[in-house]
Amino acid sequence: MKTAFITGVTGQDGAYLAKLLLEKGYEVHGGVRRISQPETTRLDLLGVTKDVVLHEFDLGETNNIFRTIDRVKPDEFYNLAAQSFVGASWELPVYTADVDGMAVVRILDTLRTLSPETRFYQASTSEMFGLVQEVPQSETTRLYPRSPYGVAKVYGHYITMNYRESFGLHASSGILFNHESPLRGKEFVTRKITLGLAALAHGGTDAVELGNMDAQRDWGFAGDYVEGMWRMLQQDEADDYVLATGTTTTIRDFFTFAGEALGMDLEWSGEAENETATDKKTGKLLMKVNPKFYRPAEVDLLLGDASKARETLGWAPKVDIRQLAEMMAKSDFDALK
Ligand code: NAP
Ligand code: G4F
Repeated sequence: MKTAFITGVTGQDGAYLAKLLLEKGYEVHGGVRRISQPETTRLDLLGVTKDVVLHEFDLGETNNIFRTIDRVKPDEFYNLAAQSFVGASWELPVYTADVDGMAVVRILDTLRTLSPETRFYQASTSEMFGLVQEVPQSETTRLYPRSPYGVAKVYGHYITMNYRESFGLHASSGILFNHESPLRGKEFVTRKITLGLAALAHGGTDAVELGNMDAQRDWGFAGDYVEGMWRMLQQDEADDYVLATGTTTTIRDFFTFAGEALGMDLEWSGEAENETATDKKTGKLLMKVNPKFYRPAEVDLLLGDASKARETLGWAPKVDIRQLAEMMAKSDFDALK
């Protein structure tokens, strides 16, 4: 039986990955940071909480990382924990640099010392492409991060490559484009939209307030992406891979798809700060722009080229953008019943 350790096991990806690895017969360990109210909602929703061995774990604490790796000595180590909300990273730039950047070398250096045979996965991100230097973006596209989060993740990405090249660690980076699910955090735009629309569909009256409606994202389903993470660690040689769908969608179109999944007929009007969406059937205001959600610097367009993952890992996403919007909208609608 293989053993895996997942940092961020209580997060969206951590929960889906824990379930996948348990189904594959792994002994799954996960890191949980100390908070006042222990929180395993996502693991509970997937029905796997009791099957995961939970360890008190914080990315900021070097000796805690050292002791945890010493105790578990996993065959595979997935580093998914992070301050993952881009919007918060301008308010928390130092913390984000520590947790999303420095913590990666804390883990790698501990593995090098205590468990060099462990295979390592780093959760890199399309946010590193930022002000994109080519379209679509692949493993060779020049990085140009646009947020403190993106800058911190660039450090994590390069230090993973560096430990692979310096010490021969089996260390891979997955450059994952946005991936969502009914377990997505409520502050991310897709979930904010599906939760808001579900409440409106149940008779609520609060329009969803959003920022930049023109940004485009290459959105996939988190369940598909954790399969790609696992495949990376099954390769003889460690490497870096983009996981993406190859389709990009505006925030506006995602909103439309989610609204349509709930039986709404959307009408858009106005521009920029005056843009609104109403339901033609009911006349209800569904969306208005609130500039407080604009970011100091924006990533306008993400579109990934996952050919390398397709050819080497045999990986391909199964859920398209309309299916994703429908899955999330209906899940939130049902949960609010
Ligand atoms: P998420 O839902 O926000 O989960 C983040 C996890 O990290 C949570 O379990 C959180 O614990 C944990 N965490 C945060 N700070 C920590 C700390 N100091 N010590 C230990 N654990 C800590 O994120 P996700 O969407 O699953 O993303 C997983 C990883 O992939 C992240 O590294 C993210 O940056 C990266 N990524 C995500 C996407 C995406 O579209 N989802 C795309 C590319 C890359 P709590 O439960 O206590 O908050
Ligand atoms: O949903 P978002 O907050 O995701 P973002 O910034 O793309 O980051 C996510 O994907 C990254 C991969 O590229 C991950 F690394 C990262 O951890 C995270 O999972 O925002 C998406 C877009 C942005 O352009 C934002 O400006 O939606 C726009 N947006 C418009 N109104 C909004 C809102 N975003 C949020 N969160 N809230 C709004 O009201």
